[in-house]
Amino acid sequence: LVAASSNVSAQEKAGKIRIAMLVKSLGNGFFDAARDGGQEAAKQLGDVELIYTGPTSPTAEGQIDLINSLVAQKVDAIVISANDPSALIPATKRAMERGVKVISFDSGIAKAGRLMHLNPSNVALIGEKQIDMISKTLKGKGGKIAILSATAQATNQNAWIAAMKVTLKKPQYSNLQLVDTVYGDDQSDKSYREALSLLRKYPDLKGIIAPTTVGISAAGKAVVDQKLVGKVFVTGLGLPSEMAGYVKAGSVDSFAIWNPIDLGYAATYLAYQFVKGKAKGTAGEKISMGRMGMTTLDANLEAAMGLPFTFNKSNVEKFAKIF
Ligand code: RAM
Repeated sequence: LVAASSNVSAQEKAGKIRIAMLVKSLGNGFFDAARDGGQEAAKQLGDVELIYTGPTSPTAEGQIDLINSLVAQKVDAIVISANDPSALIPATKRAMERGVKVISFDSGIAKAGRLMHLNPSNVALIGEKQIDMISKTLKGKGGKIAILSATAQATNQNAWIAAMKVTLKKPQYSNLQLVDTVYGDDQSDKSYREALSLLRKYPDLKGIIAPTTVGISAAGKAVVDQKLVGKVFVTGLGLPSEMAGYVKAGSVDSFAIWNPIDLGYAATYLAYQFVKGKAKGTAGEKISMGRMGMTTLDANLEAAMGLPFTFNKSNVEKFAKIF
């Protein structure tokens, strides 16, 4: 575990609103970018200190320990990308009883354990997008596909996988056959090994969809290393900075993502609104995300930031410089 740390003295902290961004795990480029966005929001708001923290591996247990330690440090708000929809609830409820404003972003906590959840985009759309990308890459000819996900408990990946399965029932995708779903736990080495086993287990596999930035880059590498470029295609959700090489090598034709900097910025900005009493967390409420505009809470107290963006060889290099 890596404890939340801050080099700011108590005096410097006085008067500052302390917002902790607690991510699934440290060492993930997606969350590094979200942290940069959180820092941007803190700077813009002026009276915010951002504490960035997360466990070394993406487990609910690691996050519970960190929630308890952040409550003991009396932070004002915690913005969490959750490793489990329900396991964190007792800890976050306790935090909220003590006055800490808890919201989730990216990967949600169930309604009982947070004031709101910020989805990067519409869940159904994210599912459809990934099926559509592999279908187009395979030129509508279909074939066997597999999913390489993050952890088996991740709220966001599980929601996207469920949405992909709904999409696969549409007649235009009936020639795509989902043969397996495996979990690389958002660890590069495990994701790489899981990708290799898929390639071995299904010699006629045509596509791997990885709805995780860690998984997609591991799968992109596995296909190149196995000299399967042109035979197996990888798609899913990736960071242009991590995927440009695989697009160039040909193991990835297209992939999608939203801007993780914007997501971290928006989540931090939203947490600030709760600390300031400007947001309450009621269905239908409109809350400011600063430069990202307003968002509206639905009946499940969820909101969405924007639309995913698609990358391919025409634009990946340009965005690789940003995130
Ligand atoms: C990984 C994480 C994160 C997810 C992205 C797409 O970095 O699992 O939660 O949103 O992939």
